[in-house]
Amino acid sequence: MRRQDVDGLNAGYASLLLEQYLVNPAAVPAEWRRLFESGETELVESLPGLARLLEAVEHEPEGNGGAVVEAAPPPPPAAAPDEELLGGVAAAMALVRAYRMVGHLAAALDPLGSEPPGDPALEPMAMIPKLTPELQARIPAAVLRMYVPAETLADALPLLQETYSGTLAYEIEHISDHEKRVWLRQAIESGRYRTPLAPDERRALLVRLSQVEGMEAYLRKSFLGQKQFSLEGLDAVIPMLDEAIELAAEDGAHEVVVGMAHRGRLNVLAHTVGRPYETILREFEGERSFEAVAADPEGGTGDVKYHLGARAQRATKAGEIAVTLAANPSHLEAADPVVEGTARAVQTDRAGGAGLHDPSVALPVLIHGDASFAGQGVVAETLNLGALAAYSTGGTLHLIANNQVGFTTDPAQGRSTRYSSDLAKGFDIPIVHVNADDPEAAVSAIRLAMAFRRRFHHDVVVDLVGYRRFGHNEQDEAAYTQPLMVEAISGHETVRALYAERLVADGVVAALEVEELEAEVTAALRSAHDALRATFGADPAEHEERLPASSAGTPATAVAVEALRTLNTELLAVPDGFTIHPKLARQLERRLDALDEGGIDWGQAEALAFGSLLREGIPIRLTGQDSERGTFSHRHVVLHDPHTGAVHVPMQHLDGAAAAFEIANSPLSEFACLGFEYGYSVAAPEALVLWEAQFGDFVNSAQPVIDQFVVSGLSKWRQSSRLTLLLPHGYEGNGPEHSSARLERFLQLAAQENIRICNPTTAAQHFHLLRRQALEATARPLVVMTPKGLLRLKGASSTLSDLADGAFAPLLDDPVSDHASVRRLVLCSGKVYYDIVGSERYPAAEGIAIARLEQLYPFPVEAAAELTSRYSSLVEVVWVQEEPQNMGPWRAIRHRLEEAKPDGVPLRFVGRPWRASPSEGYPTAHLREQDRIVREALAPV
Ligand SMILES: Cc1ncc(C[n+]2csc(CCOP(=O)(O)OP(=O)(O)O)c2C)c(N)n1
Ligand SMILES: [Mg+2]
Repeated sequence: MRRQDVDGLNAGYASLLLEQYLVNPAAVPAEWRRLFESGETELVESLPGLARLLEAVEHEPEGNGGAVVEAAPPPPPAAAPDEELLGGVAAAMALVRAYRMVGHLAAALDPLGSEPPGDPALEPMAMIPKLTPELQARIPAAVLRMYVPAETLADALPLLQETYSGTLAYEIEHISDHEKRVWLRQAIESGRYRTPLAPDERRALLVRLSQVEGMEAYLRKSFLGQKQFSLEGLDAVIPMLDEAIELAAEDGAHEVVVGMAHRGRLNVLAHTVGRPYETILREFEGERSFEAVAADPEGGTGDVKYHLGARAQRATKAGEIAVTLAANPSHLEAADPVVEGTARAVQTDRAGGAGLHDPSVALPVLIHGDASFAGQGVVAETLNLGALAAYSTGGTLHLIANNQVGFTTDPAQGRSTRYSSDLAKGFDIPIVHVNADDPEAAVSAIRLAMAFRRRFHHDVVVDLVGYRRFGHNEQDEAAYTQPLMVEAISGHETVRALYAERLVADGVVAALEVEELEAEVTAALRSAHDALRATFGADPAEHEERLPASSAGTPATAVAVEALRTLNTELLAVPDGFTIHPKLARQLERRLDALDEGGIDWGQAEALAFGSLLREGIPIRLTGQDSERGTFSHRHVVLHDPHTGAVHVPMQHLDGAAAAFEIANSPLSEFACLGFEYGYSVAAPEALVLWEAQFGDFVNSAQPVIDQFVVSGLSKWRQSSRLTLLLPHGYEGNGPEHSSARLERFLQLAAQENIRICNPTTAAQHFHLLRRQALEATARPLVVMTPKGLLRLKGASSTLSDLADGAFAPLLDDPVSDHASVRRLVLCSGKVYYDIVGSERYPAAEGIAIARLEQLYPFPVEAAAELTSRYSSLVEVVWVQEEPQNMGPWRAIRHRLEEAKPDGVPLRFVGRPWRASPSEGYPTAHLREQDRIVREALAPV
């Protein structure tokens, strides 16, 4: 029976049938019986009479102390039904719904025993009519669309209570997708994932909890006051991860990528990743003595032990699986998008086309703090990536390690919502809350979460509610700020002890065994520690953190003319029947002529660089805001048929291309999107991964990713990347925010050849630079100041032979023939060059040469010295920039220019004066400044 069949029915008839059914199911026609018994269809609700009854009950006001209001009287039925029973069914349905909606408010989630707030909607006696025990016993469970195994509401109620308001609780009803909601209700109410653990599993769980607690206790005792960010109170995190890894392996995953902050990280390193106790103990010893780390002035800085990443193979029932713990900075949650990008890279086969994404290959797991999850904006940005085609990782398992405090800040000061997890509701994510003192429930929460991921490839949150047994770290006194919590905890047994008591009571283990277990764990730690101590005094060379040298050779980046011709044609080809927008078609057709006539512009040079790399087997991934078309409408690598809306990406159909081309418009985020690409680039070292800012200015919304990962990852974690940032930069009168990609900041962060920073001024330079970045043996991030106006400027375009010959030049000399006549050497970088040479004063300017610095870091020391030495009659060297003196390259490269210029020749600055804001807001003021700069550069010498 379908909904439309029901809708038109007489309310009284339907109600009568329902009443008959309640008395004797066999008495009603089979299709009606099926309808009443249908668990999933929700058709029962659409019975007109019943719907009105339901409405009356559901509109019972909440939060008024459970006061009962008069319900609207039900419509008179055709025959006199059993009003009480009928009303009881409606009330029972409302009660079931209330359990699903707000059962969590009555759940026993806090191990410290705080009283849950409850909700009047969960009170049977507050229903209309009152659901007395007698009435409950008359209401058949079958009509209530539940999945708890019960005959009547009376049987079902305790099960509902246990299911929705026990040590586990759920928030699923906010999910907009009906199929997911119904699946979750079934999974939760049937108890499918709550199957009791077998005795040997329970024993194994106790062993695990003993190891967790044992390690924390051993470290605390042995290294008094050293920070370990103890996990105690949330010990169940480790068995939960065990379960997730087992299930991921069972689903065919090769890798689990875990991201987390400080809390419990040492325990995860030891027990989840399997880092030997010796290694962890060595780091504690290293902190205590000066012995372990040999200072190396050329080396990396390394990082504190609770930030270090690790990777290891781990055995599961389904075979071996790699477990990676991502390195992370102090910045809470900053690693979230990085982990997602890493997982995505692992999940993607980059052999060709658009790449083949298989989410079953890797499971991303993010462990969040309760304060961080609610407070850090990057969490929202990361969740927003979850279901996007270009970013999805097939569902992330989010685990909130909820100790109900953030450093010294209570939840009441830390968030505006009830739960730490509330943000996730806006992303259609199911939320499972679980009391951390019930490790079996915690494990079953993971089972449900993983089953949901497997079924829907969607994120899921498990909120593990526990406590923090000690201070924020081992140097903190929690009683100063959380005195009552500390008192409650001091009288509260540990997770392990409580579980051990439970197993002893159930006869699974003997009390003596529990003690033996504890002793075994401590003995294992002590023997690892003894073994480590025995190695002290040995050669410390293995601890040196020397950075890998950057490469000596420069790869060939020129591409043969014929190959470029073929590529160019292929890049303009579309399938039969596909139409390109006529205006765009004209633009693209110009690319055909450009090979012979010159005028290869930025977009074309970039496309040829990408295409040639794909042919050479280098996969490419490019994302950014509106990057498919290009913010300045210059790229157009994704074509849209104006008649059909069909999409075609010629780059993904190149003949003989042996690598994937992934391109996507990103969501409007910088922090998460750049973090994601950084993670991707680390895990895909063979690929050219590019992230483009809409305007370079917006890159500062991702500043933590730049500071904490891109520029310092190598030094801290020996983590290399060839991530390429395309940042539109240049003063074109668009005001303070659309002018500057804050080049000065990248230059300040550049040291030890950690990154490359370039500002190319021709299409061919861009071509060679991209190819060099992809082909260079040594991976380093590249920051490119990309143009806006130059994208189509004739003077900045190139010829076929520019691409077929040569290489990226870090410095471009003036093509003057008579160097000896030059008295002023103007050095500049980027677009201002064209302002100078395009000026009407330029042709008349005598004795002036204009050279361009195309690579700002590493500074081309030798090339610069060689260039200046060509000019024998210099009276001055002038550095010209459009940026204010406190911005742009000047302050970072001044010393290099001093070194490069001939002795005795003065160096002078021309540019905007010191400014608090990058540029003028008024177009005329901008033009005046540009003109002044050009005039000064070209002033008679
Ligand atoms: C972005 C950022 N801001 C501030 C801090 C300083 N800080 C370190 S831990 C912490 C509290 C974190 O609380 P929570 O997320 O609940 O994790 P817990 O320490 O309780 O496990 C703060 C504020 C930080 N590390 N990162
Ligand atoms: Mg916390």
